[in-house]
Amino acid sequence: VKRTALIAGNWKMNLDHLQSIAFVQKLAWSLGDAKHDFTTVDVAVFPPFTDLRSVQTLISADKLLLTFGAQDLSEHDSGAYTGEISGAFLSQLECRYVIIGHSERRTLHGETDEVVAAKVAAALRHGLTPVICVGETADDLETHGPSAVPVAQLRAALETVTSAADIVVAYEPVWAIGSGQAATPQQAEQVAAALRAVLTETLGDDVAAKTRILYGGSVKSGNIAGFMREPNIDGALVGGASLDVAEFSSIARFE
Ligand code: G2H
Repeated sequence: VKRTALIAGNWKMNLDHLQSIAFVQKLAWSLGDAKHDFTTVDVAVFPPFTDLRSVQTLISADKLLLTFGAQDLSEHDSGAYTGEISGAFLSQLECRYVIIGHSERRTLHGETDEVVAAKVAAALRHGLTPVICVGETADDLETHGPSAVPVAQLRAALETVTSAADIVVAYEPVWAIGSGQAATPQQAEQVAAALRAVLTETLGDDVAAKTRILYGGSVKSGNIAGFMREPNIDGALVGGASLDVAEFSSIARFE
């Protein structure tokens, strides 16, 4: 199976709604100048919630081939959950994806494997493709070895997922996030292969073969090509380097 690569830009809490419009316009021009082939590499941006309406309007008005998603959602559909955002709102805004269980959510907001599983179920209920993030800390790596924690996190996240679901998995070793020190392609491939085995075991061969597994953690134009050569790595979740148009556009061409 040939999987369409996915280069995903996680803006985190950066760029307000005005900046998001300028950024997406420049990114579209840059990809256009580079004759980016969207049939082989999907490019998606993940702006803050307050930018989504602006990004949606721009992408639909200019018929851009870029896609977009949100950085989180509520596990609930509606009701008395002050400050939360429903998957229903995101799908109304034509979000295609939603990041779930990013290590910053797990660490700073106490999201457990149970919460992550409930959010994955909520995303799928609303027709959104969850980008399920898993990854081990430096301590986990030392205590349990390379794959144990990400494998356990993925199993937990897939608790309620049925075999037909469209999902993306992002392997982000916590020690590599924002540190400037990425995993090596070989390290990332070893874990990605273990994650694909979990997909086979829980969702079957067909879903495992078509599901994209991304690497994330200090990806930049200088190291993307090495990751993309690995058989089980189908793209990247890019943080810091996704905030620079030229850099993110180069990453989308693996150069
Ligand atoms: C990991 C990654 C994006 P960065 O958080 O999700 O961030 O590329 O800045 O390490």
